[in-house]
Amino acid sequence: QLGLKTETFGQVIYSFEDVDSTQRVAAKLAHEGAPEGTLVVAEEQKAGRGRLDRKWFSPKGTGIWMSLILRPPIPPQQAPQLTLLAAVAISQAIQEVTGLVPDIKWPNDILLGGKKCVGILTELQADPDRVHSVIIGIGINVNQTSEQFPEDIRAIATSLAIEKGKPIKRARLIQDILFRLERLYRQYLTHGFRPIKLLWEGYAVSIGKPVTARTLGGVMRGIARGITDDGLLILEDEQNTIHYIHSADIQL
Ligand code: BT5
Repeated sequence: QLGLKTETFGQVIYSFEDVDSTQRVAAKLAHEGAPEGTLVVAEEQKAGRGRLDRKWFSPKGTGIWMSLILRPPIPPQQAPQLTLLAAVAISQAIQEVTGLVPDIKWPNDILLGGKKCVGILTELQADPDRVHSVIIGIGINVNQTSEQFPEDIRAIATSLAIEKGKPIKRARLIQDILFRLERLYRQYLTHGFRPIKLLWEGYAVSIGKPVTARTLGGVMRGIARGITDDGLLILEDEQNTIHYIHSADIQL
């Protein structure tokens, strides 16, 4: 019913009215051997999650809450590249379907008008030298009104419908995202991360600007200089020391 133009992505779909988290279901399916391209989608998540066990607000019928299983032949340290790849595919699809031009905030946010409308969560099953599966979790606020966001995130969150001023068809967007994801992923497997990185930089907001990075190790201020070929953020601090950041929350 999605009218997919893909070869594998989303050709096997597990679709739920409600679920705790599509991420958990996809991880279980991956563990049981589900093939690459398997997609889990839900109308509603009761326990949608972000990074570091944070909550992802996923109300019924208004967003896209989905998780895609990949089995890339890459070492685990390259997996962050897939978050950036997904961000590019989703940004392109949003632009195609709505005409709005999104910004990507490293590593996993897509913003419209400075507010978050998409969160991406990449989780791995891996040995030290080999990835078994990567689960790409994608949460997109599509048709929420601003009153429908909980108060604590109302100031920082937005939806495509709020920004566009009219409702957006979710099926069309899912179809376009999967098509672009599959195409970029194939390009990535044959040509590596470089071409994706160039596309990513075209959408990135923070590069060349002063940012504050909150990591598990503490808070760091500096200028975001770009990303490495593995997808890490390059931050130059006041002493001109270069830091490579694996994971953080970035404030512009
Ligand atoms: C993320 O985490 O942005 C990753 C979100 C991934 C969600 C998808 S939905 C399908 C799949 N199944 C899941 O269970 N998860 C994935 P992070 O960068 O840690 O951001 C989390 C923070 O974003 C929260 O602490 C809130 O401040 C904010 N937030 C929560 N829900 C939001 C929403 N619907 N829109 C915008 N911001 C939100």
